Amino acid sequence: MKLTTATVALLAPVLARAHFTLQYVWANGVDEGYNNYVRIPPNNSPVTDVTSTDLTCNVNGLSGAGVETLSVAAGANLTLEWHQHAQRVGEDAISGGHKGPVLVYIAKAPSTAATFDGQGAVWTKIYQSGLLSSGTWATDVVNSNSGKHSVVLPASLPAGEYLVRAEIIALHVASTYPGAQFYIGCAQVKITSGGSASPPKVALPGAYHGSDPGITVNIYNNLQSYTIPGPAVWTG
Ligand SMILES: [Cu+2]
Repeated sequence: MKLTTATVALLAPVLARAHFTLQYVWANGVDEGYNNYVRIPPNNSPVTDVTSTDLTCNVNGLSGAGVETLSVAAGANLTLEWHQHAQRVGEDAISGGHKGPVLVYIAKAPSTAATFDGQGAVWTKIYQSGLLSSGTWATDVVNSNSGKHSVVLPASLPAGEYLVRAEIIALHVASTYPGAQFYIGCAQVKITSGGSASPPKVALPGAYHGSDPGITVNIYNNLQSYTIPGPAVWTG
């Protein structure tokens, strides 16, 4: 289907109701429960200003007061699970209209994860997936996997408390900036063993710009390649 600007404008109110949030964290295949270990935003709306501190861990995400921190060993498999509303069944996890990349970053807290605001050059990208083939995006895979995607916490990460920042960027109205929709969820984890790596780090906000080709992009023109925003993935 070819979407004109007018068609996208007509769809926008429908898509708006189809926003989503990070709701579950799984550690090594174990479901850790609804909204546990996650900084919960006030609603399921996206962030659109890449210079806002809301880009770090979503709205009201600079503090983890009242949020518990999940203990995992370095090398653990973490699964992040998103839904449109507070439910797992009865609708798509992500509306099919939301096409774009899926990314995961991690940042080590100076002390506790709950008190870490995630500001400054502290974020390391540990996962990304974008345009898989013409018209098929990482978001389609997440949707077909009931809202879930997984990442291994590199075994060489030092022990300590971290924020894990999962991000889905929806590009259905991204042909001008602001337009791209940043869905962000931060989980608090404590890595109980680990190594001594010193991975490369960027700031969020900071690493993204409205002019980035992965942020201002028309995805409806038979797009054949796509540049995911931010740095390269560090694999440990
Ligand atoms: Cu939406």
